Amino acid sequence: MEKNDKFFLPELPYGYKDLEPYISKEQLTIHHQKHHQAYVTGANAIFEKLENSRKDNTDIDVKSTLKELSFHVGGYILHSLFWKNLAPANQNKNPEGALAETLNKEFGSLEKFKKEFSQTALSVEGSGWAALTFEKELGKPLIMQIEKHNANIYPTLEIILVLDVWEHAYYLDYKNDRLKFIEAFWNIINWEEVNKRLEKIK
Ligand code: MN3
Repeated sequence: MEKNDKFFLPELPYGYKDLEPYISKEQLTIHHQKHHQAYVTGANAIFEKLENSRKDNTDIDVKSTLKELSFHVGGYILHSLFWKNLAPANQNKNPEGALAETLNKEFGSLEKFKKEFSQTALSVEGSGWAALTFEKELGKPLIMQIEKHNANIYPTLEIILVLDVWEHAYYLDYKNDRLKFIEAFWNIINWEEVNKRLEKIK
């Protein structure tokens, strides 16, 4: 893979109005172009700050700089994953293959998984994310909460499905009704992409 020396805002795999009526064009545009862009810009600025301090041999507050960096890198990565696990509702199929098997085995049914994932997203304190991961040693899917963009992450587990429940993700469409946004989310999931991610790490 060709490497860049900084982050760029990835293009969405669909148009800004393609997730309507579940996510409006206005909401998706601002979320992608303003919020996701802010993490790209933030991370790149800190990379530059680190590079300069190494080059010029100047001291910086390493602890706070690295904390801020993890916030922006987390925001960049999570949004990049999030856009790809969404798809227009009319392209939506149910989970198949390894994903369907894994979810059924662990949760009993897709409905039960959705309920647990929804409760996870609903109960994130303040701003954060719900994410589905897979633990290879036990062969077990795990649901986790991510506070802000960077707290409480299982350090090595790859995310296969993620939902942004920061208010900036839904406020224009749903005001403060997070539950309504979570319910809408289930209509626009790219299960094929989620299955691909699972099969890659299994
Ligand atoms: Mn967001």
